[in-house]
Amino acid sequence: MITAPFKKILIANRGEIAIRITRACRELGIQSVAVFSDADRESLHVFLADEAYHIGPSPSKESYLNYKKIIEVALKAGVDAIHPGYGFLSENSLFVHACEKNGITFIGPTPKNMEQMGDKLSAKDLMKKANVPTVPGSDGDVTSVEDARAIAKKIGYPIIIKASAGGGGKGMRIVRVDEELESAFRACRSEGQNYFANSTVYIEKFINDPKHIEIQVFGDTHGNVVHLFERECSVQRRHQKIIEESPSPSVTPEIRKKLGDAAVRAAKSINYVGAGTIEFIFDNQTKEFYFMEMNTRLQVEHPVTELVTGIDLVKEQIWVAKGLPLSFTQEELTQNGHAIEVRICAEDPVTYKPHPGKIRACRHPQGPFLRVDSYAYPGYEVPIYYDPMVAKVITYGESREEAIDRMSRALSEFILTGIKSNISLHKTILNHPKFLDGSYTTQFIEKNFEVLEPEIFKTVEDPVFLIAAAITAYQDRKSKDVRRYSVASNWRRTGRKLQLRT
Ligand code: MV4
Repeated sequence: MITAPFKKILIANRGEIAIRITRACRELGIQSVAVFSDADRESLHVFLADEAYHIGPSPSKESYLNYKKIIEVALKAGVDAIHPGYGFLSENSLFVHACEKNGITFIGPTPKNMEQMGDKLSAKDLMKKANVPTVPGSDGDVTSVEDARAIAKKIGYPIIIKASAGGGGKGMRIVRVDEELESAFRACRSEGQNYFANSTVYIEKFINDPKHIEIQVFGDTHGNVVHLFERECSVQRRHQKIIEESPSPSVTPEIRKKLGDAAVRAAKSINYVGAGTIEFIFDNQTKEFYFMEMNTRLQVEHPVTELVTGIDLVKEQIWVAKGLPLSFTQEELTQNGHAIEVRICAEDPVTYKPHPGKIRACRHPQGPFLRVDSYAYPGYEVPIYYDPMVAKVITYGESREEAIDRMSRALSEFILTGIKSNISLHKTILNHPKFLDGSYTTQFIEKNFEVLEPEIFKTVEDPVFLIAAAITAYQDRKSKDVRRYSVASNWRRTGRKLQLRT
């Protein structure tokens, strides 16, 4: 048994990622400490850790984001290090400083790395200097409508206005014609001020209908930086990823090399330490890619990279945090086979609205080349306070087709009742021609699965209607290539019966 890098680690998170990190600790002979809020007293991560401490009321602000309380528990439990997981405090530089001040190792990047990449405009400037492709646009921030208009005229519509303190789609406005410019500019600035206390905005040429391709990077404290290939995350809705895969069906070996080299240059330019992800948008027509943002944390979708590289990214985070060099060189890393991940969420499959509640039956899929990272169990009450994702199903195949077949088989086995979930949505997506041929883009869900006039669902009490309507609408769209539709037109209610219009 390798000497454990730490004696005890506190996991400042919940749900499936807390369990995932607990498992890495156990395999390394490290004691694990869980923290939980009122709503999470019966949550699975509490039972699987070696110790568990209550940190406060259910709302995130009073528990998982309360870093003073978390440090207090860490000192009480006598931990050597804290792993933040993703979300919550994982990119909070103040938390890192608080850990360091209390002699606790933070398992992640430096506060400087976080601050450099948290400001999207400064990140973009750093990328330009590192010779990483960026989207043409304003040279720095834009402070007046007149300047915005001049830049838009120069680069040509459509453009996108972005709040520098934004990210993940927040504080963004696409502008297609000059008449929309002023209101969009003002909206972006006020959103930046209201949500992020920073009204700085910048402008870019809008790359229409892009793919979302991201590169996993890893740096250590000895100056080594590598990439662990790409993930495609274009199946997303309102910037929430739904399905991720590696390799991307649109990335050729030549593009992969260019993406990987650019991502390593990006991470090296800021002396990046730990696991990180460089997000690019990829124009599938021109095959050009452009830096979007860097996530200075481990991501939800890290398992697809683990399966195609054979690297345990969480163990690597722990070793690097201990000051050890990376366990591998770039030359030793290979991308083999194909992996796909689907996010199972407690949400209505048609309206996408979160739908927590008590899980009645829960039987996870099993079988060859399958991984399930989940905190669902029969009788568990999915809380309303946090992200509705309850499980991730990841499959591996020698080919993309095999990985897809395995995923379809896995989803057909997944039993999850008592709450609504998006399992049926995933089955439909995996069967969709544009997913199967790999040509899907970030507009895939909106163009093929978004249902118009969601308010009509307020009046419908029969759940069968919702699913049947969505499937009919999808079939209708598929057959007539209808771009937008209203499901109301396909159904009429005659008394108690629902009848499909003929
Ligand atoms: C863009 C873009 C096209 N052109 N920037 C989305 C959030 C963050 N990752 C940056 N994003 C984008 N930036 C330029 N110059 C397309 C996206 C984008 C997107 C935009 C609108 C709606 C959904 C989207 C999904 C992924 C990426």
